[in-house]
Amino acid sequence: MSPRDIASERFISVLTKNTMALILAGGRGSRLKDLTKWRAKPSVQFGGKFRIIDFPLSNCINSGIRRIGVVTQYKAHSLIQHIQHGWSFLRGEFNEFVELLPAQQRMQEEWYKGTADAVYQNIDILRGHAPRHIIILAGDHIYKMDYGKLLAAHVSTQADMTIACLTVPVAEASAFGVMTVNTERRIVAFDEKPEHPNPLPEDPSRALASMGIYVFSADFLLDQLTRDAEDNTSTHDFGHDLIPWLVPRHRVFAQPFEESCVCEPDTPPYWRDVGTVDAYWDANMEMTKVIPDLNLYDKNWPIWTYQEQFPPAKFVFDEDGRRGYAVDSLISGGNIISGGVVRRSVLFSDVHVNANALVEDAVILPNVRIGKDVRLKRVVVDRGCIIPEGLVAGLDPVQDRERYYVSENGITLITAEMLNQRNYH
Ligand code: ADQ
Ligand code: ADP
Repeated sequence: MSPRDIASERFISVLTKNTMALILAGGRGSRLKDLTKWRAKPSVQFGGKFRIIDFPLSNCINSGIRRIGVVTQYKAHSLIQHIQHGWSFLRGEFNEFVELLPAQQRMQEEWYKGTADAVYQNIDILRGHAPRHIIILAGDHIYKMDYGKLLAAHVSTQADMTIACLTVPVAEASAFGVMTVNTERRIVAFDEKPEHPNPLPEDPSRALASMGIYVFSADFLLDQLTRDAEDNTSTHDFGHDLIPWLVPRHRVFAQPFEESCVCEPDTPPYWRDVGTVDAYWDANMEMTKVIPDLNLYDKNWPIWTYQEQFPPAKFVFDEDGRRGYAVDSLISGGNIISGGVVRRSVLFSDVHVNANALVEDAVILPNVRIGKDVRLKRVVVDRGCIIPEGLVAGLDPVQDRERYYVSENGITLITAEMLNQRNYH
């Protein structure tokens, strides 16, 4: 390492130490249908072991940011439990913490309105921690990113705000904040969820989209939030109000995800918004590939979580001598596959698959019991379902629609409420 590299590593560690992260985890996530009926989207389970919020939280720790606030509002019970169980290992004595910031009517007698209001209502807490920079993160995306590199770019361009961005197909860009940049990457135009997104000049099939990840110089952010709070015409949202106001008046820069993502050589940068049942199923299925684009086994960038302790997964013959096995699948602790077959599936903890059952292309959340002779294909099964003997689902969308939710791409979502019984173990 050259002396210059050593200096820049030190530079980044000073930046991350003086940064506070705020993870916005209060959104409804209604396109995940019944999966977010009782839990917030950041709390939804992912990849056989994790919750979605574990990704931004682990990115913070791996980047050296150890002062983290999690802003909650909607259906926060399981999210709060998860953070308390899994993320209370930081030491307050070293000024390290993961702090829960539920809507508590601190500044106004109202719940959080937009995302900017969710930060504004915690402004006294932010002032108290006195960070030099604040990084705002969404709690509902799967990716690995070194926020230190984003902070370094923010400081070296002398920006007031820096937005992480990636290119997306123009046809999908209306779901994002879409920006235009000049040759120095300064943002010259920003449209939140435009009907007709501006394509990239060098590639008309793609547009530059905001990832909802923002770095601010702390004093600047606090001033701008106060100004926005006093503006009666604002809906107090970063994408709709604050960013369009800032872009023509202040130094707002874009930073491409490729430059700060933590990726394997020869694999494309990995970022997924698992916001719909189809996207959720797809992203979980990708993890069953022999070499997925997202490496969960990387010891240099571990993804931390909390999971209840269970005995090891077990595979046994049933009483009629049928072999229980799983292939191309993720199988967690506490699972028992007894004479059933599991293929291309993700099974979270404490799932039992009984004799002659066939489970294919399925995402099965924790505490599920799958009875004898059951057939499941292209399904997502919510926590605590008891699938009765002989039930068939995922093979006939017309029939499934009568009882379950069936997505656009034909994925069947089954919850304990739809089955009228729940496994409370
Ligand atoms: P969306 O994802 O549509 O667009 P939004 O629904 O505001 O934005 O959610 C952003 C984050 O804030 C999510 O993590 C959500 O859980 C949380 N959140 C939403 N409302 C909240 C509230 N009242 N209190 C606390 N947390 C809340 C945003 C940007 C786009 C960008 C995309 C990238 O507005 O410009 O392109 O993210 O996904
Ligand atoms: P997790 O997110 O850990 O899988 P659960 O699915 O068990 O959590 O529940 C999430 C939250 O919703 C908990 O507060 C739980 O008590 C509540 N909940 C789940 N199902 C129901 C239901 N059918 N009626 C009322 N509350 C429910």
